[in-house]
Amino acid sequence: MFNGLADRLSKVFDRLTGRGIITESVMDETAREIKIALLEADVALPVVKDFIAKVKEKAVGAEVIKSIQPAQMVIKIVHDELVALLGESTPFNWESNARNVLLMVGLQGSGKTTSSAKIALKLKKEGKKVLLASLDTYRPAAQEQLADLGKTYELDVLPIVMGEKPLEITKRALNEAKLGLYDILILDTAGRLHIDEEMMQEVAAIRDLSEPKETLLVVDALMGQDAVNVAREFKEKIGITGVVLTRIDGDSRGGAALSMRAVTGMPIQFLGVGEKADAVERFDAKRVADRILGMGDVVGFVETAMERVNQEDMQAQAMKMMSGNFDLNDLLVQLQQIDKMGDIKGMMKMIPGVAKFSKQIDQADVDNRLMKRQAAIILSMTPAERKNPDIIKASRKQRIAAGAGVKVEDVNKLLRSYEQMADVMKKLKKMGPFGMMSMMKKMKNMFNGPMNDGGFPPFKV
Ligand SMILES: Nc1nc2c(ncn2[C@@H]2O[C@H](COP(=O)(O)OP(=O)(O)O)[C@@H](O)[C@H]2O)c(=O)[nH]1
Ligand SMILES: [Mg+2]
Repeated sequence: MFNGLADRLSKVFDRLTGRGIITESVMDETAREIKIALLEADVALPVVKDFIAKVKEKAVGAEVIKSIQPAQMVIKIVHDELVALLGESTPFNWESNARNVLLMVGLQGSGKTTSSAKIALKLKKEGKKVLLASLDTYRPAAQEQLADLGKTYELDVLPIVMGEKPLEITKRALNEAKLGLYDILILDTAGRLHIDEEMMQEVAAIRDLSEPKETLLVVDALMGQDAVNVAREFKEKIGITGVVLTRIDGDSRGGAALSMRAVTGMPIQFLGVGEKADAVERFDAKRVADRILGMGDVVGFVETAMERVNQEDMQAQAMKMMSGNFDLNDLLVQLQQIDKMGDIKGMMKMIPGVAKFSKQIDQADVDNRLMKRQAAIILSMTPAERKNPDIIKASRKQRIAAGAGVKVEDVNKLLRSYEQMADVMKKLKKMGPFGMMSMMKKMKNMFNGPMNDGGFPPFKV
């Protein structure tokens, strides 16, 4: 899901990344573009308006930390607002040593039976004793469908008694759950193609008889805004405690997920991400927001960067790199900064515009430990050598290698890498927002082949 929205937002942020200070008119334009992206994703208009107003308010009021790109700050604001909009799921409040009923409701074909089995499997893995019962006496073979799922995934399912009515099955299931000391009884109800009075009355009767702890509405994400309308009606007529959004794996535009909490006030509890019984996720607003922004953990990056790295230093470094005066001292600082940040791959994915290449980054096989070895070599050099690597000839190389505990060959490799890197840095300025990525590709090629014995230097291919 969310692909269309992720693409659009990524374009909006790409345009923003090239700019320095974000003026109010740039922010207005950005807000307008985000608005269009959300509307095209089928998010309800009042929800969009409210969202945009909040983003603008925060962006104007935000104290943009001087060494972090303003664009990233805007992305962080949008991210945080998305998390707030999506809303967190709420933990189930099961009573211990009691028979807790989970009632599954929704339209026909929304995924109730599949979701019942998925949730049963999840709860069972968490150590709960779970009984499933199908109350769908309308659709042929509906009860068998649940029985089959039970067999496949080793879940307990109430045996079928032909001719029983839904309320009779409910009574038997409640009894069986009590006798069998089950923690949770999941009741899988029958749906209709559309909301009709008869179905609502039946579900209400089942609810009154079974007194559920949780009532989950199962809705198909592909329905978009209609899913939200269905949820609103079920909430009014039946009372639901949460929503299961299915077919997230399909190409829905995301409107249902984004509008659900704001319109209905109901938390999304689970996402159905496929047909198999393990294709379910507990809803995590932050993860979904990350996915929508398609750029890895931007918030994490900004926070980590602020915590660990001296921002002034980094900016000075960046300026120096751009100006083309890149010596071994700078390389050393770079290595140490990157080392401080932890996982390099993770860091690269957080750079706006670069996240799209996360597959390539994974393949680049970057290793932090090797950074430390390179740093050790530079640390064995005299200040004069670091400033002017040209003076490093044979005898100096031997001394440096001995000092760092490596071979002369390794010193040569580092020097060669540095020369190529310095060259790339000079060109970096011309590369635009994708400079980092292009640089990385060049580095990958640079360190290809025979240079890569014993894991040195840090980029393996
Ligand atoms: N791709 C995908 N298919 C799903 C998902 N959930 C359910 N389905 C499929 O949707 C169809 C209807 O599901 P079912 O559980 O029988 O719906 P019910 O009528 O509400 O009980 C089945 O073919 C399921 O395999 C999901 O999250 N992703
Ligand atoms: Mg069913």
